[in-house]
Amino acid sequence: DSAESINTDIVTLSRYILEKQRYSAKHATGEFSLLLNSLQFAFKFISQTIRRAELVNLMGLSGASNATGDQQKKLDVLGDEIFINAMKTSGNVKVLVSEEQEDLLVFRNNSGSYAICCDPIDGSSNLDAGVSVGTIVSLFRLLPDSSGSIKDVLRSGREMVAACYAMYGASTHVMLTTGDGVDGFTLDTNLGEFILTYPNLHMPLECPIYSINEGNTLYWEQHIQDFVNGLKEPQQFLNGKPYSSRYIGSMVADVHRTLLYGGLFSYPCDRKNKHGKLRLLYEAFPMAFLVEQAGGKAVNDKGERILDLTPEHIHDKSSIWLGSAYEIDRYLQHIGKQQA
Ligand code: P6P
Repeated sequence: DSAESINTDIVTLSRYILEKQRYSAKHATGEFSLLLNSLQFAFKFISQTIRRAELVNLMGLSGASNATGDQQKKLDVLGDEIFINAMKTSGNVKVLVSEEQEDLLVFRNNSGSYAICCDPIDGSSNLDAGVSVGTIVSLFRLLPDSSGSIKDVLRSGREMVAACYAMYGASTHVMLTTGDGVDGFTLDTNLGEFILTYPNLHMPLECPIYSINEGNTLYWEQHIQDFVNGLKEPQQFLNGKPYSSRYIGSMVADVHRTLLYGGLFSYPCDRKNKHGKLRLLYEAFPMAFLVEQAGGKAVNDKGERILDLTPEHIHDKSSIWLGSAYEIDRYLQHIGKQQA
């Protein structure tokens, strides 16, 4: 690069967090900044672990055991341990829900005022195929005077203070919202820093892409089959072309594409998954928050706003339809028409 072409004023996630702390009253304590910094460390560590594990697996060393003779841990467990340790040592997290932990974790010695819910490695079944996987996180402030209990996380999605995901693909990306828009970052592995690459992201208001596992068609309610079939018919606004289908089968990858290109992603209820497959606290809630903050919508099969739901148990599931406002409105009209 010639000298003038090098950007010397790059915004790292660390700088972004400090600027947010400086200018945002609600996070002025610095506790939130420290938490986000611990979060980004966890993402970097998981990213590096995944890339190394892939190589180890590919080199046929999957039976390898470490110095103490431990059997090589599954990536889900590794990701979970990395995440829990990063959050516990941050000192600012009091309560932690993880897809990998049956019960809530309460860090009694921490004086923190945050509760965090996460899916440490979402989509891990796709890893061996080299498909992008990710870590999904939702964040709540503890209830007033709470010393950390299940009440801090069985709350409406409206009470989330932040949501983010890291996607471990060709690059490692982080998409983050703290309630005033969405900003995206890309990991520069030489610097070891996340760099701001998608400032103030807004998703397209409409896009002729739908993303759903059509292998479940036979198990869907009829009105859902009718809606999806309707997308395959010639569309007047597309000069007679139908929608395109894109389904990766890794929520973080499908939602990332939807945030950047627009369109619709759905995992509806079906006869196999009566309450849906995706978890409310650490899949539907954070993705719904990010999509709404990027100008999109997120509802369940009945058309209820995802963020207005409240889980009864920490691993509760929900159906979900998320994406561009136009596509979600099409679904709402369809069921509205259906209910009429
Ligand atoms: P299906 C991955 O296992 C996951 O939890 C999400 O990442 C993904 O969206 C969904 O399940 C895929 O489920 O039934 O289509 O394979």
